[in-house]
Amino acid sequence: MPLSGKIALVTGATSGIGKATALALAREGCDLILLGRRVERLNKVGDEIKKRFKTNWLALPVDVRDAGAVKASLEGLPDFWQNIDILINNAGLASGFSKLHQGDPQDWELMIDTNVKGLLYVTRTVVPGMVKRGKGDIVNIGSIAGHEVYPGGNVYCATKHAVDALTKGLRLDLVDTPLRVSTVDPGLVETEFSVVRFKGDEERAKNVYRGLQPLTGEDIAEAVVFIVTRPAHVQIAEIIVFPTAQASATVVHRKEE
Ligand code: NDP
Ligand code: 8X3
Repeated sequence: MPLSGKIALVTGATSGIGKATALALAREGCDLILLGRRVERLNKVGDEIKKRFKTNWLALPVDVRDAGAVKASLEGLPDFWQNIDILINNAGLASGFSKLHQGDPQDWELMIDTNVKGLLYVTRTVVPGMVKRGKGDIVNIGSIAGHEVYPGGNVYCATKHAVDALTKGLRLDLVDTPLRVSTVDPGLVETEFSVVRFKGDEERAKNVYRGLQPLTGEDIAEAVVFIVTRPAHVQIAEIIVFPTAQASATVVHRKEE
């Protein structure tokens, strides 16, 4: 197996893209550190990994917004888990869909603290070890919202533009090392993303994917696997993935029922 014996850390491994990526990396032979807030879900994903792929896993119940907890939990990892080879910065969310001038600052803070500052805290803690060991892959999960802005997307799009800038910045800063830095930037993926954005309104969430076949977490996981299984001299900078019925952040084709 191409990733046999490698250790991968996936943030936001309790659901959606992160869960699918953790399972896909385990399938390729990785041992998994599963990070997220919902510990029962982490354990469930871990049990599935053990049962289906027989690799090792460790649950790390951490809120990425808590800089101290991120540092303490990662620095306190048992020896076996210290040498992280692959970091998937996936934890993130949208909260609300208001016009900017009508938006709730608590939503803004939640998105900025999770999508930008959380990604920074994890990266700052994990990457120095990779540099010391002279190997490591960092894959950020950005978004088409990091390339385009759509009505109501304002602050979420700003956080994903920031992720895009941080991906590019980290790649520049690591150019004199063997480390690789990549981003996978999806369009519409049906996960818990829209339920979270619309604060539990399942009907409104479902409507986002109405009349088209959206991507799945597994589709994005395969792009991540592609990136981390390239030969050492190949660095995939960016993969943008749309459903076939989507052509930009705002242009989608829906079959009306
Ligand atoms: P989900 O809501 O299904 O998953 C989000 C994951 O992030 C969960 O595992 C959640 O875990 C975790 N998470 C959220 N906040 C925190 C936090 N403070 N600390 C730790 N973990 C956290 O959505 P997706 O799988 O769709 O989203 C994953 C990433 O993909 C996000 O960065 C999102 O912006 C991006 N993306 C999604 C797209 C889509 O259409 N779905 C398209 C483009 C990008 P828990 O709640 O247990 O902490
Ligand atoms: C999630 C995709 O288009 O809802 O990043 O912003 S979109």
